Amino acid sequence: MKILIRSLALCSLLAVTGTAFGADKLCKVEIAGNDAMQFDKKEIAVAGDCTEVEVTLKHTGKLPAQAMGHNWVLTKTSDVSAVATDGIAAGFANDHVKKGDARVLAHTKVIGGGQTTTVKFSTAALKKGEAYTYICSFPGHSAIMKGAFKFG
Ligand SMILES: [Cu+2]
Repeated sequence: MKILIRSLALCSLLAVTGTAFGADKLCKVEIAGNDAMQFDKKEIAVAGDCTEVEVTLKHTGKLPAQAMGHNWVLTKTSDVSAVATDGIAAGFANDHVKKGDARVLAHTKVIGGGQTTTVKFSTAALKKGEAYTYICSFPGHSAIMKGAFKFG
């Protein structure tokens, strides 16, 4: 019994020090969109030990945001259609994301040619093995501008 108590104490000590000494891991991802309405990646994979993800979206084209705007929106694959539809209705001023949409796990603002934007989010809400998809929710873009997001 004494040994059991001692090992429990050791376990909780390790758990505490594990947090204190850099268990946090920020993982950085880059993706680009262009004037031909395309992302340069079909898939983004993030390791399961990443506690935070920083996505940088670069618009490599020249067209203005009103004409060929791009954003990066992460949702469960099963929520993509609904999020895209609501994003159209949300309008340009809201970056084509419905306000307070809980199905949107992370998103950037809409940018135009030559611009770059970044979003940083915690992976706490992500489940390993769940099917996630990222899209550009600018009207008419999500059918082509999408890719698989893998966590774990
Ligand atoms: Cu787009």
